[in-house]
Amino acid sequence: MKKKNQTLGEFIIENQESFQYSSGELSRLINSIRLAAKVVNHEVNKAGLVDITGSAGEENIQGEQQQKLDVYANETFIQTLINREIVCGIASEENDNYITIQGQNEKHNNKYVVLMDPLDGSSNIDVNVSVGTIFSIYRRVTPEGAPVEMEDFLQPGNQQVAAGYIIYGTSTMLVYTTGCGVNGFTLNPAIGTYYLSHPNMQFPENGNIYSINEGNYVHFPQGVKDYIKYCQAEEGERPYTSRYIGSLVSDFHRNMIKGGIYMYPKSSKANNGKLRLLYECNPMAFIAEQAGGKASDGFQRILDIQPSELHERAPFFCGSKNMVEKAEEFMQATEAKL
Ligand code: P6P
Repeated sequence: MKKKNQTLGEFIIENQESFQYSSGELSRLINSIRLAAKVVNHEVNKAGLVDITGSAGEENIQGEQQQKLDVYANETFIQTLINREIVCGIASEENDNYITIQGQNEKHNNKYVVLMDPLDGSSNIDVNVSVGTIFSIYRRVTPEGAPVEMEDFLQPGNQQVAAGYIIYGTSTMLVYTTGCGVNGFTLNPAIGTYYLSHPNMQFPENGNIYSINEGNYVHFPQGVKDYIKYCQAEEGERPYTSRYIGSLVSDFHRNMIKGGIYMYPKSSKANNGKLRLLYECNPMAFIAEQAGGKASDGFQRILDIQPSELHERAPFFCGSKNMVEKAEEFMQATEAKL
């Protein structure tokens, strides 16, 4: 029974035994993410006051100007995880290559790897729009030694042991799953404690919100164009409402609470869309499915995609089950015609 206002610490302890292979390490890992999120939240909330929102002058693998807050968030999560000696490897959107971590005894014998987008939507920082951190956790596959990219990092999303996000919004929330449903915790910044505010979060099966950057309309596949017109047609519950914040975590979080679909499809400008499979699509897909929602690339389940590169992209349709299935119908109808 999930008690409202239980703290995140109490929740982790109480649900420890439900973690598969519960050894306490996964709990300590979630706790270290909780701590790092508090530190990053503090900086995000005062970003406008200090010279930390300006570009750091470097570019990340996406070719995007790294905002100083991106760099700060990346370093905070990485250092916190290293200090706690819980993971043997970390991959981040902000780092071209993954990082391996030795334990005290010079061995890489910690059992988890973490993949993350330390500050997603960071281009919104200087316009004061919500941003988020996204994380994905796997058990390593290789038995010992330094983790290996193919076996330990390039695992399909269906192998995740935990995933979550922190949304730095009107309030700061940590939402995560370990495969036993989705729970949301709201931070009380006055005392630095997260409280269980959204127990057992569920994606409504239907919704009337669609989230997509319609500025790319002319570049979309015909199936996406047809689905957008379907959303806009006067019929039954439609037209749906268009809501697009430009921050995946924010659009996803609103849709999970109200019902809706988020889409970042492929286009003639980006033949695999924009979102990164390993540390954006997979964790959000795991959360979506655990909350009764659905996530696909328009044709196959996101979590079943076998990754081939650390920073590969995937088209992304995610949210209320019936809305994603309707979008898939339009995608597959035109694919069938090809
Ligand atoms: P566009 C932010 O950069 C992000 O990765 C997601 O958080 C967001 O939904 C999307 O890209 C916005 O991309 O091309 O619509 O500006």
